[in-house]
Amino acid sequence: MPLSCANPNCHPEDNECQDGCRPFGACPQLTRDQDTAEAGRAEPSATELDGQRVSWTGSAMGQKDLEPLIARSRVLLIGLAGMENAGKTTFLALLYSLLRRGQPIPNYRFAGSYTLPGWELLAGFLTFKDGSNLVSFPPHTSRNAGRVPGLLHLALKDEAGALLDVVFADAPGEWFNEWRINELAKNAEGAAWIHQHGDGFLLFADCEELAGAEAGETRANIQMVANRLVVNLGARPLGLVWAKSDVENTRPAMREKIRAHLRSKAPQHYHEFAVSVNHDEEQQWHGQVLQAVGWLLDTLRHTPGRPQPPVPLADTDDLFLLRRSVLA
Ligand SMILES: Nc1nc2c(ncn2[C@@H]2O[C@H](COP(=O)(O)OP(=O)(O)OP(=O)(O)O)[C@@H](O)[C@H]2O)c(=O)[nH]1
Ligand SMILES: [Mg+2]
Repeated sequence: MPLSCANPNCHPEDNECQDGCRPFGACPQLTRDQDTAEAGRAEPSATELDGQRVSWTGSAMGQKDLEPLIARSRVLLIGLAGMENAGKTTFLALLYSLLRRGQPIPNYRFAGSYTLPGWELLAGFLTFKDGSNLVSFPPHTSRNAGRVPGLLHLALKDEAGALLDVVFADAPGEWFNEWRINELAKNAEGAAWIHQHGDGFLLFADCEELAGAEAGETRANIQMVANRLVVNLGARPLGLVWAKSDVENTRPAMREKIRAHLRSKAPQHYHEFAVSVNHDEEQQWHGQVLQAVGWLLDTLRHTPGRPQPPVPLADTDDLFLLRRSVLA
């Protein structure tokens, strides 16, 4: 059942209460609407409803939590796009695991994060536990994550020491699945939000699926998501990530078709990266995780933005502008 609130600044779909009610579900202003169109949507779990996604918990952020960051600097939002199981969340877990081991994003130094527990939660799955040599993968990203995706923050410093706030949007693949078919679909709002607000994008192509029996369908789906992403892309960079690159490329034609399709769309800033959780000295799959982020940041920072509007010359008859000279 969808949630609504009398407070226009409150977005209960994000599982947060702007009045700070704990637990979130106990807020007296919160109402649950009976809506048949939404009836199929699963109820958020008790923990999701408990207002956990606020910045000071260190968990993944929601939209409201971005406000203090935006006040500090221009925040770069990187959207991870792709179908279910494509490897988006694992990419983020790998990124953080590499940073934690001291491997830098080229040209950028780690300078902090407001969402360390959120990162640790993901990276923990790829980490050896005491007494066990088994690692696993982060769980499937739930579609009940809210109206906007889980946002993970990194503060970075460039070589000149300038601070840069970067936020990664990790959305469920189901959102993109709906969005590729219907950009206005109710359950695709989060994907549309990423597309509208993202400064740069990584589109994930699942190499395991592209080598399997459903390769044709997988290729078509990736191309459909790409078609949506390139709309109004402008100068925003788009990286294509060949995820799970450790899987043998038994159908190279599939990858070629995706490549050709993307190039035919002529994004202004386009690059490909091959990544995997497996370490390979020659293929540098881990290094390419860091390079993908470095490339997005470099491209964003060196692409000239919109020119500033010209400042009209002061009209000497304007009393307000004359005030200084009056006081002098
Ligand atoms: N062989 C191989 N498998 C991987 C790799 N990365 C991820 N996988 C597998 O792919 C599955 C899905 O990865 P996720 O990172 O959860 O994919 P996702 O895109 O976040 O999926 P959703 O949350 O459903 O949108 C994992 O559970 C692993 O089984 C990789 O580098 N190599
Ligand atoms: Mg995921």
